[in-house]
Amino acid sequence: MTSNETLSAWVDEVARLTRPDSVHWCDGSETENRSMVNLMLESGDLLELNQETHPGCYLHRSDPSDVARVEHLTFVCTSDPETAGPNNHWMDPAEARAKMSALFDGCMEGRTMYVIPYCMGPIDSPLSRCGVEITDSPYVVANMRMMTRMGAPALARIEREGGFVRGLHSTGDLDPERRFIMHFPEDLEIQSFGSGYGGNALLGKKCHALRIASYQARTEGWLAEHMLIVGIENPQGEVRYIAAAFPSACGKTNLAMLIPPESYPGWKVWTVGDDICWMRVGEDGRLWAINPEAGFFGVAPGTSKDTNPNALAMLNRDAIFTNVAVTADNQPWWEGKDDQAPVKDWKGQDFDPANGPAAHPNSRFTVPISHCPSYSDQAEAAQGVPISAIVFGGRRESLVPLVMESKSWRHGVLLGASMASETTAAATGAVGNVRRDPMAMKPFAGYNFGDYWSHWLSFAERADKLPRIFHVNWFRKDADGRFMWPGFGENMRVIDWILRRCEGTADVRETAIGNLPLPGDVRLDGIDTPPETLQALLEVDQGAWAAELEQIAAYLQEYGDHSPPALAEELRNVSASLGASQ
Ligand code: GTP
Ligand code: SPV
Ligand code: MN
Repeated sequence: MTSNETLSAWVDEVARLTRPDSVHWCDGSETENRSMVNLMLESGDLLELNQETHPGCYLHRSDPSDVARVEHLTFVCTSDPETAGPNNHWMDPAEARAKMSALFDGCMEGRTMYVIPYCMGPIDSPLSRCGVEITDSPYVVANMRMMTRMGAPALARIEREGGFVRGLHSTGDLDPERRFIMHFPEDLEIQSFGSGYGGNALLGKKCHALRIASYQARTEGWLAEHMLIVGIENPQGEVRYIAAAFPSACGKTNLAMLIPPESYPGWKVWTVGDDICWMRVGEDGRLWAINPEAGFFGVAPGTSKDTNPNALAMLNRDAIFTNVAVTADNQPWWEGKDDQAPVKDWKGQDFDPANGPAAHPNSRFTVPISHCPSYSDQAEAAQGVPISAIVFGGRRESLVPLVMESKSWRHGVLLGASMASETTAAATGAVGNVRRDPMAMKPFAGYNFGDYWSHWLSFAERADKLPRIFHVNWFRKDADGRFMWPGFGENMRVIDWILRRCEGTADVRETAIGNLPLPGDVRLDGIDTPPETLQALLEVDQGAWAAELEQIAAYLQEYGDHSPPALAEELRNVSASLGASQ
């Protein structure tokens, strides 16, 4: 089925191991997609939603034990454990392969094996990379078709270029005891068994485009990041692009398609990507970025016509919903959507608030990015888009200001490396615990964070027109537990300040931890946020920061010899400056 001998030999080898009844090479066509959907409707893997209100929309209810990424079962298998670093779970590659071969042995008996060639990034971009995912899941095929450039054009590129990332996936028996997501970055290979959930099963996404790609990016001199890419157009028609890294379920999709508030007439926002960003230094010394993905796998809860009207507008046709609730007339529903009432919860049971939320907190929608009303006409540009600002951000109910700017690239890398955020439902485990999540990459860096920070620092020598680096926090809470900042579309006010800093038309208040806006420079016209609240959001609590800096120092030290001395030095400067200002 292909002229690429390595690929056909690998497919044969996998088929001998997994013993499917038949092998299907995916071409990505409409007909093929239709037959996947029909198969899943027959098996019950998909349920038809209300086709009048939501044409082409389906619901998938996953196994209740399989609803999120499983970080404790995700491994980076390198020959030397130090390459993976303390930020990853490590397993010896030979041991991991033996374990996985035993699981894959005969696992596709009675099933069809699908071969999915895909391209991450615009099909003709030199920045794009291809992969092939082998899976026994039609749900994976249907999702990969939206999330990547999948099928014939990708296979043609693989045949032209030769190289591809190998991904082998089987849903297996969904036994959490027999679930593993293994990465072999030295061999550009992924093996995933026992889960059908997004980040565990759609291997182009986190497994390839972040874990494997970040490893490749380090050796090849580029960056693979957990970032949205958005273009902001001012009333003069000039567009500036921002890349922003927030941890899972911390606001990337929302920022990527924000609608500017009425106080910003003539401003427009253009969506390039909402989750992953590959960046490279251009000949002009700027960083240029592409979105390797072609679709959104977005968080449903909280999405409404008030918070994210662009998302809602694209969710009424040709979307797959996973683990949402349904209304009496079979429309998809989730907490925060609207005032309709759910009748069936995400498990398909009659909704009873005593059993928890109707939609799973990590319920998701899959939809092609081209359906987004704010889809950028530069999203397919082969060279990518030039980045003016990099924004880091976390979910912190206290301490961390609404926005600050780094003093230099090196200080910006420190801001990224010392990020922390409350855990969310995007991964299994406790929710709401603050943990270090450098550059929002804790679950996704395919190698040692110490080396990753050095790689980030090295860009100071690689490029002379680097973007400015900022840190934001939309999630501060008051004493009553309410969000202090209105967020969502109103985040435009912070973006406005960031862009004015990039242009050199706004001043700053220099503090030890970073440069903050002057009072009055974050516009509050048109919202009822009092100036005192903004002031509180921009305060620097010296004592609490001194404690935070100590924790950051201890965290950086966990990476031992791999932790770049330049970061420790930068941190000492911040501490000294904080001490001097006390
Ligand atoms: P992943 O897809 O997991 O990587 O998540 P993401 O970073 O794209 O997060 P997303 O934009 O989907 O937002 C996650 C949750 O945070 C949703 O419930 C949003 O409604 C909520 N959220 C997003 N932006 C804001 C904001 O500015 N303020 C507040 N309070 N909540 C927000
Ligand atoms: C995330 O968890 O950051 C997501 C969803 O974007 S997943 O595809 O599962 O990684
Ligand atoms: Mn994500």
